[in-house]
Amino acid sequence: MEFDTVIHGGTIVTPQESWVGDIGIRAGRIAALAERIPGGDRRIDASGRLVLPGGIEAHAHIAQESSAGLMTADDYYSGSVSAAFGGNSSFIPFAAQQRGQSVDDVIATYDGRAAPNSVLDYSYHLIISDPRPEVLSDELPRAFARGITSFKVFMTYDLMNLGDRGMLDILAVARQHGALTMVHAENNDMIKWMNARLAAAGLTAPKYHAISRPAIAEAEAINRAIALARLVGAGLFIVHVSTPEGAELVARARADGLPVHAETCPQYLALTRADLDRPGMEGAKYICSPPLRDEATQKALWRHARTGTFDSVSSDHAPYRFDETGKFAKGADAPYPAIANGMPGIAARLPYLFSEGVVAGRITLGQFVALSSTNAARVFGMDRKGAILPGMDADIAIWDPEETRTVTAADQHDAMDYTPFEGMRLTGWPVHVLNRGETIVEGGELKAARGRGQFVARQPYRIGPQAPTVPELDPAQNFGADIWP
Ligand code: DUC
Ligand code: ZN
Ligand code: ZN
Repeated sequence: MEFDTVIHGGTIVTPQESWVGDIGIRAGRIAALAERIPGGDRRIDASGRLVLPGGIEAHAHIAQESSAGLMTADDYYSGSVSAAFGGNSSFIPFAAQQRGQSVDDVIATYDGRAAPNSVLDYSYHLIISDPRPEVLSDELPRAFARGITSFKVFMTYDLMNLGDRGMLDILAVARQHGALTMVHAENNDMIKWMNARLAAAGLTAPKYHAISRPAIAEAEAINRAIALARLVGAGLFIVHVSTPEGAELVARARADGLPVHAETCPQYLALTRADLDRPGMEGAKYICSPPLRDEATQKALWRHARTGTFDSVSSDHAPYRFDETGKFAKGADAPYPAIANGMPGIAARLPYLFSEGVVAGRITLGQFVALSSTNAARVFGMDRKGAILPGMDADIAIWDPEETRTVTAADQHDAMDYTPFEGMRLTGWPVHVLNRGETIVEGGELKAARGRGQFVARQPYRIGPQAPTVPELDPAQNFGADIWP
């Protein structure tokens, strides 16, 4: 049996176990696993290294206009290159619907941005801001059938917030067609009320962004989102959980057997609102939503990462430069509500999680693999990715677990002019990254051609016949009212 590539002598890691052995790759897939595999047109020596499933970045904003119309700094070339240097073999950025736009047009637009440029395999989560009747009845089901089986909705921002009724309509469509609803859960009115009070007091510096979006606004909205999903028996994925209260709600829902998933992000584990209070306008670099919190929150979120509350740790890479094209598009001393919302982190996500998670003893290596790749593949229906098993795509990241480097903006290989992780000393770095058996990064150099990445059609999200719905929707318990589905 001949192989195109054999990865030899590394410690192969899955969420369950690790062992020293060889991987035989043929035609882009893992064809064999064994203690020793001879031959191979190319042999990669991985002795002393960890051989992990390539990272899957499940939350990134690439070549995406914000609801205010501001384009991210990274396009699908720079964004995917940065992801590759960070140990990722594939990613799922967002494809955002503008009001009035059809979903078909959204997908065509993002295909035009991604296909000629991405060096990684990619899919999209849709962002739905305008769930008109034809979007619900035809356009979303058509997108799901194409393998775009997840979408994000917002409970905040006036231009994006769907309201509870809109959420129910869209959760019901997702349940019916096998898709997963991702939700940005913050209470819109609480935030607007806080904004009004801060504005009336003339408090507009970047640090007040953190004050304007209280932890309780996230907890309330997560609680409500879970209740709305329960009503229709739909799956739910809570993005960028930033509070202990929010994580507790997710943990409780999961313990109750509900199909509730969640992620947190490195910035909530690594940074605090004190970063928003840096001199001058430096704090603008740290404006993201939900906002950075405090050290007690960091501890609680690490505990939830360890105990299985989170499926994944994602970057929420939302790159806006520290200049007039990004953070200061509305002026150099813009008040915090007018400063672009988000920070970069697609290259730093996995080195941070490895160093501060595995090396620091907060999570195990198996948990790192689950949080960085395997769970995202399962939840988001990438059935050929996220595991080192025969038949799977040869999406593999080889890590040097002992190399220590200092994070710098230049090493992110993105189109940004800063990294919020600048100066951190991290141990454990990806040194060789493959996607479908092809080397995309090796020894600090990009080896991939622009546009080589392929679209990944994803499987439906299925929660099974036992998924709980409320008795009031069950004809056996609601006087026979046939109102669902
Ligand atoms: N939500 C995100 O997921 N990213 C950037 C801003 C936001 O509100
Ligand atoms: Zn969000
Ligand atoms: Zn985001």
